[in-house]
Amino acid sequence: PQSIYLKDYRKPPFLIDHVDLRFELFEEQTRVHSRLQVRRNPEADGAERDLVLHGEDLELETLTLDGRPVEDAVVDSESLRISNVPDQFNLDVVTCIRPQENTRLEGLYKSSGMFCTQCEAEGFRRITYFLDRPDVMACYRTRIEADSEQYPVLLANGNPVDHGEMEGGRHQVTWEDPFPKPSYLFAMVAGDLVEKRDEFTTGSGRVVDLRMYVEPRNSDKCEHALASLKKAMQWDEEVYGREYDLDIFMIVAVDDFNMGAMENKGLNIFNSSCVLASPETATDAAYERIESIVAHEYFHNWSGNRVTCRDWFQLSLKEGFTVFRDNQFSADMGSPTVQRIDHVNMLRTAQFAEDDGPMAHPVRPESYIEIGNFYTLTVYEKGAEVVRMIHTLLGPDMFREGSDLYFARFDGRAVTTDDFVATMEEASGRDLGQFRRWYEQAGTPVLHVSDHFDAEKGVYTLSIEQSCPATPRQPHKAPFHIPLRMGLLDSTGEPLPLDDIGNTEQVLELTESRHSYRFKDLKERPVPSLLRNFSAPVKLDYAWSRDQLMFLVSHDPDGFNRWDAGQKLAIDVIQSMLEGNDTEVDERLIEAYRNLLTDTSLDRAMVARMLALPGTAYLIELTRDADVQAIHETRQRVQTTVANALREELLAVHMRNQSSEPYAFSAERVAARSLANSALSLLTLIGDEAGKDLAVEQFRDAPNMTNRFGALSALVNSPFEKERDRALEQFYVDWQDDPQVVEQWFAVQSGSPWMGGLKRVRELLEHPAFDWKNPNKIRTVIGVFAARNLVHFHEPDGSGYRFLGEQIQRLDASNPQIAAGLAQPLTRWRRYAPRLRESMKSVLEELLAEPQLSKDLFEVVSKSLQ
Ligand code: HT7
Ligand code: ZN
Repeated sequence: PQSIYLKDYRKPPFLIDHVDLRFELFEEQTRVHSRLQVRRNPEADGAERDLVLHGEDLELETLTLDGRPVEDAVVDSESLRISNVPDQFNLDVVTCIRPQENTRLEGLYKSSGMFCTQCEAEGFRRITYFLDRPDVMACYRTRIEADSEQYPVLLANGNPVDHGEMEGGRHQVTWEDPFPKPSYLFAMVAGDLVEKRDEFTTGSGRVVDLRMYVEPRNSDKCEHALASLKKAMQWDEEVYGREYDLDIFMIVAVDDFNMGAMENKGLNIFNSSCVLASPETATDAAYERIESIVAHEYFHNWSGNRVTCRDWFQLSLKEGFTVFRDNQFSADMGSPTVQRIDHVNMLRTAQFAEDDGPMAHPVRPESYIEIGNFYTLTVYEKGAEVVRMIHTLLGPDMFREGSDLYFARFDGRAVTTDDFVATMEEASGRDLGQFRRWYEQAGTPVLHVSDHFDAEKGVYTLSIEQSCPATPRQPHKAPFHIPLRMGLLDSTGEPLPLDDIGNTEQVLELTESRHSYRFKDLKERPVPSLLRNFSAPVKLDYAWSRDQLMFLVSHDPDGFNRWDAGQKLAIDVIQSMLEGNDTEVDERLIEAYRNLLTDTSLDRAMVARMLALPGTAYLIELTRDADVQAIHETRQRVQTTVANALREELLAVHMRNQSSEPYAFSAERVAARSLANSALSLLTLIGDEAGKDLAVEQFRDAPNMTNRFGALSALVNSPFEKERDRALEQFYVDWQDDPQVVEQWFAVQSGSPWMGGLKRVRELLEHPAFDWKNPNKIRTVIGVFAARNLVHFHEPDGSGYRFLGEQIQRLDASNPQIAAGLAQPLTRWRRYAPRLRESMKSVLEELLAEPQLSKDLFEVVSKSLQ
């Protein structure tokens, strides 16, 4: 397979202004009639005579140009070439496709009896021949014809303009989307779905019809998504001045979907697990996820759809910006600190790992083989951090001026990350020249910080040196422009003034390899509070003492840093036990947790976060030659020691946080449930009998899924095998007809180190509810096992790796995107202890030797072996 390079970008030789589509949906096949209004691009770089359209897995039936059949078209497995076309013409193409056989879930496919599409990134070429690239923007008219009884609901982008009965019990609905869009935003749906309606009145007084379409059995699971949508619409008007533009906004839930959701213009399609919720079936975590994904897809209407990407190297233009926007939204809907903690926790565990591995790439990649492999944490999450840093450097007002200018200037156009940054520069007058390196250079920068206090002169000096490790094809890095938010505290915890005006917080702008900052008139050595609110996606290397960390846990005015100090303290304790420097758990850690559990004035959501030790995956990322079993066991020892010492306090916390009120998705109730469940899981983990009784009771009487699943999870991760097996059995009996709940049931087992590892996971693959065609089932059994059940996945005999290799190989033929995604954990092989890494490497080598490897899997496997 060939690499595609950013440097080779050329403007499209032809443009398509209008697309008229007609879908004849049948059970065996679908006929797609397409009429394209094509013209030569006056701005194209060369004078290409031939029109070359993308197309894959299509049967071409007829092809006419301005009404005359084209006889000499050349068709291969990826394209259709018509030579010597005029400057302007209509092209009529009829193709036949087989959505029923489409297991890749790209293009048009069938899921639970309904037709639906997924065109990003390059799925439209599996529907009809087209210039399937994001800088070709056209207006679409879509007519869908299907059996009236089987498919009463027929949807496409835009507004409905016509409908009618047809012969043979068929009907048609025609949709027109007035906004030019790239083909990746095309969507259509046909099915027997129920419709839930709501409405939203925009700031300018237009009433927008909100509609959600789901299978009849899910009709009581739409309320939360619709409420989230309305909040997102309101928020985008208030914070970004962005109004919705069509008369209708539709959401459809489908069970088989490769990712979480898709922002098709006016017709968002969601993975059922990311949109359906009721208190009885979804946990608080699912409610939170749904709120943020619904908002994310809605925000794309401006950041992605109205202003789109010139090419796929610019993916972060829409994804990084939209993740930043949805993070801001979630922060405004709940606790900003808790939202930031959860986000950074994920970023540091998973994106830092990506940045440190063989697939490391810049936020704006320079090359790819298969673009599907670049929907990465780097493009999304680090991309969002880069936008956040621009926000920090410019301040909220300038940033808003920049975004207004960006939307106004580029509305209806396909642009680049550089256009985005240049607009921010223009609006603010700031020079972001050096800042652009965040888009160009891969790898996570490290800040080495040292300090010195001159007691006689009262001067405190902070010295900061930045570096960034080599990454594939980028051996040397130039310094980044890094905003470092910081403050200093005196020994009573009071923030110290940092300048003559008396500011107690500053954003230091690091631009050189080395900086040193002097703070004067200090009476004593201060405690530094660095990288507040995680102001840049960097690693901070400073020799904190445990006393300093204890001090920051209770005194840092920055909530994020209070949590982070607790994490650092726990990491230090675990690492020195691992290295044999400490044999017992430091009492100070236990005391810190005791304070958290007994101080009832603290924010409960924060306490729940602070009670959680750093995850095993994060500890692995911090370790060279990681011995997974040793890390897991040491972490477990610390956890059980703390829980045993604080048993009474945990019982009290669990009791204090019960409520008899009906379920409400409010910040306060979510926090109480989360804290009660954290306490419960620590109690069952240590085999506490009272904890077990509480868990059994909570499981039995739970009025909502958060409590029920919290109890199930506590029993699953405990030595109480009898109670665990009973609860698992009961849970399945109760919820076997609900795929989203069954997915949670799969995940709690495959991710549990207590459940016997591979043997159990193999049993789950044989379970009647498992479905090889459903990505959610694959992810919750195989993906969760490899990503979360780390002791068993990294079994020293290599069985976990071989198991994963087998499943990837099996899936590659049916769904290469999912297969390539599953291979991710293996790509980190260099991080592990020698025996583990050799086994991982040999599984990758075996995969590479497979003769029929997809492009997707080939890219991941071959790059990770380089
Ligand atoms: N923009 C959407 C990306 C997406 C996708 C990409 C590849 C294959 C399948 C896909 N489904 C959705 C989702 C988003 O970021 O909003
Ligand atoms: Zn997105």
